[in-house]
Amino acid sequence: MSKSIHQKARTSPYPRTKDIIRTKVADDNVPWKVEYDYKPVKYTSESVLKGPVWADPDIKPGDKHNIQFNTVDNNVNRTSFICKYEVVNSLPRNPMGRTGLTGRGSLGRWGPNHAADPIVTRWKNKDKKILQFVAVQRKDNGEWAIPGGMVDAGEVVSQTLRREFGEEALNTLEADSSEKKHIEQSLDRLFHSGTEIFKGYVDDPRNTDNAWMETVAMNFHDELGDSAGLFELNAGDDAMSVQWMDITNKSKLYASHEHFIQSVAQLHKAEW
Ligand code: RP5
Repeated sequence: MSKSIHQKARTSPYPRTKDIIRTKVADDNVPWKVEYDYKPVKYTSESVLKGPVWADPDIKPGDKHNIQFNTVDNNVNRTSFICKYEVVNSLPRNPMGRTGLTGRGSLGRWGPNHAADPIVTRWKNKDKKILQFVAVQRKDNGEWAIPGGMVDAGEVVSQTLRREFGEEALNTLEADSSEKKHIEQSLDRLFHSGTEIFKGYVDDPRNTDNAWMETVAMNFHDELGDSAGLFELNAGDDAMSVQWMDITNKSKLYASHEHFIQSVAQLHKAEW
């Protein structure tokens, strides 16, 4: 399993850096149970070390701390969808194995960092062969992605899905109050019911040995093309562009997002 999905989490340079190069980890050495002389690079970004609200305090190996792992701790979900993860020398261990880098990189939480991914779809043509989904181009690396985002402390996943879609694909953060009202009504209809596509570990290039991404990806489909299909897309927040993108096996997307849209194509029996 680690060979197939734990690839982007071993790439270098580390996102948003030029000179943070992960220690190379061969496929066979990814599992923690394989013993060898492993000397990972250590890196936590300056913005995380400054201690914003979305980040945990810094911990050195062996430090005493108040973080309760494998549980919901002060409104922060520190449970993993995949297993009860190990905590070694005070620090949580990536359940998918080694990444060549310790610390948190640019992730705020030690252990799982929970996200939500709304996959909003419509048919491209009346023949219902090719699906399209709302894709955003990320400001941080220019890659196309599902307009997902982090679950805030105390937030439920359904709120995150709707909020992130609104902020990144419809630019609700900059809408005036009448536009906002109109958008909210459309979002109410669209996000009323969805289908869970995936829940688990994401092969995100920001993952480290001690911090990693997990997500819930949900599909919200407009079968008739008369609701979401008519949205006026407008990129906002962390997105620099937004568009309806064909779902095909040629799509090159951020993190594990290709895998998620493939599952959506299968769900609707669309071409892939
Ligand atoms: C990915 O990172 C998730 O699948 C989600 O799309 C995204 C959340 O991070 P930000 O977009 O908030 O950076 O692993």
